[in-house]
Amino acid sequence: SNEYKPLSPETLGARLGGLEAVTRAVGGNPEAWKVREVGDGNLNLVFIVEGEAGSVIVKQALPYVRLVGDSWPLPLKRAFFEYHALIRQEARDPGSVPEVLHFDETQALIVMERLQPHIILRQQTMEGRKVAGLGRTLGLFTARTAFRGSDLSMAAADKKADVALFAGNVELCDITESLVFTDPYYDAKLNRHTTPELDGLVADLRRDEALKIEVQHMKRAFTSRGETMCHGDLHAGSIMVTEDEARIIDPEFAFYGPFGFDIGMLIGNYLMAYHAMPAHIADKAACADFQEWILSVIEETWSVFRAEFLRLWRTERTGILYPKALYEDQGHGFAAEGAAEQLLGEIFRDLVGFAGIEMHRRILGLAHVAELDTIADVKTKARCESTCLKLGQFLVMNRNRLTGMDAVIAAARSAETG
Ligand code: SR1
Ligand code: MG
Repeated sequence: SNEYKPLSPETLGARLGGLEAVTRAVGGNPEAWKVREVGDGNLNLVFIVEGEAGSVIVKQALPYVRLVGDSWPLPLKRAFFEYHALIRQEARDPGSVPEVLHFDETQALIVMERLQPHIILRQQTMEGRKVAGLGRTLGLFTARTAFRGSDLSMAAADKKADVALFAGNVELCDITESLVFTDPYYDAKLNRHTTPELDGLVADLRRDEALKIEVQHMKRAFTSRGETMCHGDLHAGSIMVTEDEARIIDPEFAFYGPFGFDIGMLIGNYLMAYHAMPAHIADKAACADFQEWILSVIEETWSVFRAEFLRLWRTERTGILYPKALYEDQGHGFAAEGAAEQLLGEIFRDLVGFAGIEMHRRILGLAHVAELDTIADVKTKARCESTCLKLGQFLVMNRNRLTGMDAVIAAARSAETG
């Protein structure tokens, strides 16, 4: 029957064996396929399927949160949103995401290109290995998906239909609304900070009225400013890399939200990696060099975002916003440039706020990051985490005052390091 059933390595061949796109990629004899479940994320099943012709990834949603178990149901339709996000991202930034080979809505599964020999970005950086071109790839991806998924570019009817489509991703948005924007700032049940040394600082943060107000302002932007289709969960586990390539995966949290959301989450993750690095690279000089590289990636991601967004503004502004007709009599090619700069300023202020909040939730909330969680020495861990918490607070509170990414980088440098 076609009733939904979670796959296992034993049943996967029977489910996918007859599909042309799959057999073309893997080989025609499912009996000969080697299937491994490799999912290490918080939500889904992920299989690698290898055959004589090649290999693919099969990702299947479970009807609950894998990290927590069946006490937390989660709808299968997230695979539908992931599929629709992947095809839009591919159209908006070709080559940035894995190719989709097959989608089965009832089984909540996507068969996609296996990225090989890619590993997740977090694993690469924790081993002290750089990725050439990382800032450029991520800057282009975040700018292109932001611009081309918005009213700056899309036909108004298409944008509205898309906003309506992704408005159905209620439960995954609810995860972000709770786990990112709410729980870390009070004593919520699902919170866990694993370092008791942080108790005092955590209590201070949760008493900080001004901080909580600012975070709720950012949450309001998340829930109500449907400017573009965001990836929705752009952290270092949603990026797969080699020494010189990066691809973006896992957009099941996709939603219409603020222009600065994805790049903000990403920069929060870069900053946590920066501060965790001394715990992962013993040699001081090598560590300092790697930390400088992370800061250069932050700078490049934003400068490429800015440049690409401006290029698209000049060359692809076909949507209903800031229409060229309004500026034609101004007699220069870059009409409405001032508006673009103002918008980029707003995106920057938002991204700084989202970055700070992401740093808080990855230490205080349910879902942590391995860069910090795997630090065995408790004192070192507490020092890194408290540095990130304070930097996050500084970013949220000063996002409207910081003059540019240089000021964010200066704040990261001057924060106490592990
Ligand atoms: C219950 S899901 C926890 C987190 O995992 C995902 O990757 C998202 O980041 C979410 O917030
Ligand atoms: Mg994910």
